[in-house]
Amino acid sequence: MPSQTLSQKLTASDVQKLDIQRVTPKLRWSATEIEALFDIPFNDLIFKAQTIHRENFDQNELQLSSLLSIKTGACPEDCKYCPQSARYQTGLKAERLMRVEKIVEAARKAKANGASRFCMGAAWRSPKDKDLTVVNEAVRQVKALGLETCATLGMLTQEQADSLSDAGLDYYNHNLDTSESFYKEVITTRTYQDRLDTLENVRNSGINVCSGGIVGMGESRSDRAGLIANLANLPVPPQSVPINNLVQVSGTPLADIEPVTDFEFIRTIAVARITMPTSYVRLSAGREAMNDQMQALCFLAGANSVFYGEELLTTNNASIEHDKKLMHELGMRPESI
Ligand code: SAM
Ligand code: DTB
Ligand code: SF4
Repeated sequence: MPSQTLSQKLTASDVQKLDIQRVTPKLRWSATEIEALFDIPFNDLIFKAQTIHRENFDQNELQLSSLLSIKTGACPEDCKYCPQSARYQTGLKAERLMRVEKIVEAARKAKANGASRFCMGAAWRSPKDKDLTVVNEAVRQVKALGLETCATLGMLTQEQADSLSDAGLDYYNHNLDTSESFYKEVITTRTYQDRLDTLENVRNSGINVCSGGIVGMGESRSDRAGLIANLANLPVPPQSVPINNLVQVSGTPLADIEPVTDFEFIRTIAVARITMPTSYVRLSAGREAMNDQMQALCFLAGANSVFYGEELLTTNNASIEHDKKLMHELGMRPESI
């Protein structure tokens, strides 16, 4: 189907043709095609996303990742959404890099609560090599607990990515966050190309890529489509795709931005699922503010992973107790490794 026609409203038979063409992850997507997916009637979109989801995953399994901020605040970058940037007065108390024992203790707790992956986040533009030595040791010890390991430390050189890989890091999180053109509106201290370069270094090192973005920063639907296109068209689609709903933190420039509607957020999840059929799509930040029905619709749209634990990095997450109850109510079970 020529891509020009896809910008118009799709008929049911067009949707069926898309179904046939797009079940293979090898095909690439234009932003126009992805925008057209966003336009599909809601029920058709969810049905399509859930169909693709079932072809690739157990629809009742949920991957649980726990987060820990191992170095908090005082970040030199100017990301307008982030409470950890030193440029905004958010009342956050900055903390130095944690000791390895403390990190491992938190990982042990996360495992006892049922998480299968432990993600260590640091408010750095990029890590210093001496800091990376500490993180590498934490990765080794967390992995030895039988957890999958993930880290998000900012930009990495090839050597740094290789050293994390040698330490046994399973995933590296580095988000494209939004479309290339909207990126400049949100962050000025680094470029989209910087992000792509780090993703390349991570890929080369053999670490799985975790990359997604944030919805609700004042971007347009075509920016959301651009983000998904850029993720889906990476040389290898990211193995894990976090879709964050902006957590509006007072003091950040985006604190009062108009949020996207629930349906628009769910559509974004569905489009990520359709275009990256074999990737884990994570319903990420913003879950604390979502009711159970909203989360259930996100799972129906193909989300199959969540951040699990009382805290994200610096803000609250849905509680463990509530998540256990929700999984029970929906008949979902944690994925084991
Ligand atoms: N400093 C590193 C970096 O930026 O890559 C790693 C940590 S940074 C906090 C990781 C990701 O958290 C960001 O790329 C962004 O997608 C997400 N994030 C930060 N603040 C957020 C907020 N208020 N709401 C939603 N997601 C947020
Ligand atoms: C991602 O995509 N979302 C997480 C994780 N990767 C590191 C971070 C969300 C942060 C939300 C704001 C905060 O708690 O500081
Ligand atoms: Fe720093 Fe990362 Fe926050 Fe940007 S998103 S300010 S790089 S911690």
